Amino acid sequence: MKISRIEAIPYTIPYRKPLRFASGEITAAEHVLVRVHTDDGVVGTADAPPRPFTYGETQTSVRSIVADHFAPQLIGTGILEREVVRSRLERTVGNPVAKAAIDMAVWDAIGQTLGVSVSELLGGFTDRMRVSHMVGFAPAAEMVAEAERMRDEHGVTTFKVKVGRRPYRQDVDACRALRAALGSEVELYVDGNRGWTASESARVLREMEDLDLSFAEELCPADDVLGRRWLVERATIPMFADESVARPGEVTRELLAGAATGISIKTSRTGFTTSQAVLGLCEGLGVEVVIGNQIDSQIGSLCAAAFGAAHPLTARRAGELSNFLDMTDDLLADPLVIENGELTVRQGPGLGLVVDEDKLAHFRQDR
Ligand code: MUC
Ligand code: MG
Repeated sequence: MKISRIEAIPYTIPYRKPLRFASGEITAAEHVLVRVHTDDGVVGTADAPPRPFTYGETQTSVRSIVADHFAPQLIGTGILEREVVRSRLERTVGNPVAKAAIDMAVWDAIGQTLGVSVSELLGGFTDRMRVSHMVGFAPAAEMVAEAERMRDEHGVTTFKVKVGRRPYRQDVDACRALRAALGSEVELYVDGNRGWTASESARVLREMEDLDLSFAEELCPADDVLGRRWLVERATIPMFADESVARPGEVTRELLAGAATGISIKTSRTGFTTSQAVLGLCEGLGVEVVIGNQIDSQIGSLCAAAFGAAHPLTARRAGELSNFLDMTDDLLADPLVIENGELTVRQGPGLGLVVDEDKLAHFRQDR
């Protein structure tokens, strides 16, 4: 049950259409598949989706830090010694996506070794998550058509709308068109990816007041320290932090400063171990959470669903679990299915994921 080898395999799969948002755009999944091998033949697997515009990691940097820097420090460690693994990873600053993938692959190896599902190991609260779909920038009519397709084909009734463009009017119009087309039963919230100033954000929220938004995420940068506090003080809906809370300490800082009133938990950046730390912090402080999407592949979405379904607080809201549908292909041998607005968690053992080796051979970038 000791780690004997860690593989970091860069692979690239194009998207059918780009996903655009205020801090960047994605045209291809340039990810790294992380595999933790044990001396008794178990292989734990997870996915790392680097987001240079959010955390500074790239496909090349993730491959290198995992293979060249973290792997030598972890070989010989028992897979149950999760806190040893975590403390070794945390000796290095940054690199959240690389660390998270190693952590989740270790959990997968533990689940397989014990013959139980990771979601049950984490908490086993339920076996499914309601799904929220993230709608990227496009002309309003296209955004409405995408949301209607997700509702009609997959039963999804919760939508996160990307905002943060200038002039902001196009975002207000898009949200208004979505509410008019989808009706009052559908849940809508917005994510600005730091695109606006605090005062622009306040103005937009005022103009959208009648749209019954559930919450707003990261409208302005956390580094606009007083501006963001000012905004959150005035907001009439919960204000969620996402990319500004990549570590538990940042969660504490944003919440205690009054600069956020809700937290997005992304397993792609805090894995399972640190996501549980973030979740405990939020539960203790009485703060709502949402399971966010790092523009994940099917493997990443499966991990997010396994974590989300494991605890009551994370299962309460719909999780952002559907954007893999825009990829032209994926590495999972048995594709994820979103039906009636829900994604069912794999029963395991481990994460219950099987990689299609032919597809991996086709998409990998290192051969
Ligand atoms: C999100 O919630 O912000 C966009 C950038 C990123 O890092 O994640 C996505 C979604
Ligand atoms: Mg976000």
